Amino acid sequence: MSVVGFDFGNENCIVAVARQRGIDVVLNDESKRETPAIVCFGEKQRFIGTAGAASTMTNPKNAISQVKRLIGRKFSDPELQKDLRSVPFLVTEGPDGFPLIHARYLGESKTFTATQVLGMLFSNLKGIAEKNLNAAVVDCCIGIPVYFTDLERRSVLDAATIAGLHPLRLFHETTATALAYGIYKTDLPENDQLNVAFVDIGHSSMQVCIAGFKKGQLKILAHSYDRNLGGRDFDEVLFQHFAAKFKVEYKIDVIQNARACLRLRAACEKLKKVLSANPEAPLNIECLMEEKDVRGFIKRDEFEEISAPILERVKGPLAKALADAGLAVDNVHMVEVVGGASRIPAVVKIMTEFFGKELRRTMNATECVAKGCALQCAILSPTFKVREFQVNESFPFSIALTWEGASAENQNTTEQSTVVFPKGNLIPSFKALTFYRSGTFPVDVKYTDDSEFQGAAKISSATIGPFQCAKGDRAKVKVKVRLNLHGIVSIESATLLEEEEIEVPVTNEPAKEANKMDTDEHAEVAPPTSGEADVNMQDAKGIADGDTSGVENGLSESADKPVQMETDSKVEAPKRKVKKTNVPVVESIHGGLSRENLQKAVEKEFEMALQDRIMEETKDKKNAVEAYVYDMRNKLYDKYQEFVTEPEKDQFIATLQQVEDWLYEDGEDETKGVYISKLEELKKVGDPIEERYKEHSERGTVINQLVYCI
Ligand code: ATP
Ligand code: MG
Ligand code: K
Repeated sequence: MSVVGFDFGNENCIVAVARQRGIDVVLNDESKRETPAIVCFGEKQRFIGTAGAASTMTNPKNAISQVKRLIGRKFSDPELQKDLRSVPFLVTEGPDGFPLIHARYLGESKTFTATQVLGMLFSNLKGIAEKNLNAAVVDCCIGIPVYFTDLERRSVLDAATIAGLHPLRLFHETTATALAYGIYKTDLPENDQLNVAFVDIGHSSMQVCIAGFKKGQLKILAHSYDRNLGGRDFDEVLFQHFAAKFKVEYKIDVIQNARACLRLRAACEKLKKVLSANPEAPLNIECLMEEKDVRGFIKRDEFEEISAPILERVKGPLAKALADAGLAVDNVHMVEVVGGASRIPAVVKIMTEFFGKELRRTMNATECVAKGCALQCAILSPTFKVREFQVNESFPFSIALTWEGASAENQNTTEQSTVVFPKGNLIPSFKALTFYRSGTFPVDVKYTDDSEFQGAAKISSATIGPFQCAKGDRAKVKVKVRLNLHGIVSIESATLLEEEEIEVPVTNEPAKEANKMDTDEHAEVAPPTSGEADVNMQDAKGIADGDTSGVENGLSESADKPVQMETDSKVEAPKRKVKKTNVPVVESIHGGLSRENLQKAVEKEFEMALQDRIMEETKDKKNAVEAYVYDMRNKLYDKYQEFVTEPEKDQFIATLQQVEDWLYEDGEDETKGVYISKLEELKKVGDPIEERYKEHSERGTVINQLVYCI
């Protein structure tokens, strides 16, 4: 079974694999450790990763990037709209309200969902891992930003399914970094806690987490983030600055030209990197547009001045993490920074001043997320034995369940709501709520913070029922809500509870049972205090079933200790027998692919991958013909010389020349089969020559051996 970690960045992706000796970052086909997150659609095939990035300049409208920004978001999402302004490809609103990406593929106009494109990237990364491990890769762990919503998380899982991957966990990127940091430390304190802040400023966003380390464990104390603050924002500032300048100086409007935009953006990114190490930097682009060469220049001071609005925002997430962790700045013992944009000197300065200490870079800033994911995968996988290390992850949002009902105070039916997973809740977790209902009823799962989710706060709706209920009576239905290892919330199950009082002989058993953590046995729900309240709120607040989730996911039990039940509610004097019946739950997610469409997407990906493979093989076969031509010609003039007659040789050389010409003309763009038969044709002539040569040289060896024997 494979143990692999993927970091899919908005700009670059990294693949790490676990081997017997440890975790390695593996190389892609182009021998690079980083693979650009780009899919470029072509006339005959797709180009993904490094090959995709190489095609971007020549084929900008079909080179899809920024995929991490597009998945799981409504087309109308203002952040998405803002992102779309700087991409060269066309995106429209699909019938379901989600973005559709347009590209020319195989000579036709096609549309793809963002999830599909992410599936393509995953399938490329999967291939990279498979080549290196020389085995099929299915189980993996994928890094995601902590701020990913339920829908974004589901999109990542769908994309993984499209690629044939099975993520054991979607793992918060900063937690992955914290794991990669802590698991190798042999000097973690037994009792005290070492508090480390991890700051990751990547291509499009900034994430902070503060983790408390002790021997054998880490606990996330706080997560914070800015979804829209990353390296590309600095590129954009430089881009706007020079675009305005060139308008005046060269009378060109770069913004009107997709290719010029791409080239200026790329140049600005380079410039930004140069400014990280130098006080000033030049910008020269030949023939940017309208055949004009442009020149520019900027000092670091000026760059910092024009970036002030972005720089101002760096402090926000730092302060938030500190406040949420409930720590004074002096109690953060170390600050580790990772992510490409954390190299910008002005950003470094702000962070250093904020924490009042030197920043540390002991982590490999580009590879730590992938490595942490591979480590997490190894921990979860039964195939690997990993040093005992607990990861106590914290959920970054607050989730509520809402329903129509009457409360104890208010007897009219209104929308009721209770927080099931408060911000900072342990991942994974269960909560149980008991409803008193006479028939099928709906509930909704929502984020409590409407302002952050701008009208997209609703996650899912579920219909619970039908169930048997005596006339005029209300049945007791226990609803289990689950926050799974990926940080996805769902209504897991519903159970009809019917109590019957029975006589139980007094033995030691109940006491023994009370110690078991199987809360199902003891989910003793007090009858509603007020006859009118139809939901037992106590349950939702105080009782969590953390029973099996960890085991199901293969996580060591200790890593996900459930919230404990109050012991005093466990021992009952007259034992009641509870009859439990499963109640159907139909959950509908607000957005995302239906099972049916996901299956279609899986098939579609299979087809496209097949097409890519055919094209790759065609290229290989064509190369084989070409290589044969060169190799045979050389040999005919050299070691095969004595094994062909002069006319035979002349004729073969002529044939080889014809084939070479054909490869550049009519045969430039042929099918795999044509190249295969062309090679066979040549071999029909060449093989006998090669035979004669081989026979001769083998005879030579025999003679030599004989000589030795004598
Ligand atoms: P994300 O984590 O946001 O999804 P990512 O993981 O692909 O994206 P990184 O590879 O961490 O992002 O960072 C890429 C960003 O870092 C780019 O904007 C790049 O220009 C910037 N960057 C890289 N090196 C430097 C440098 N020396 N100085 C300034 N910026 C840099
Ligand atoms: Mg990153
Ligand atoms: K393991």
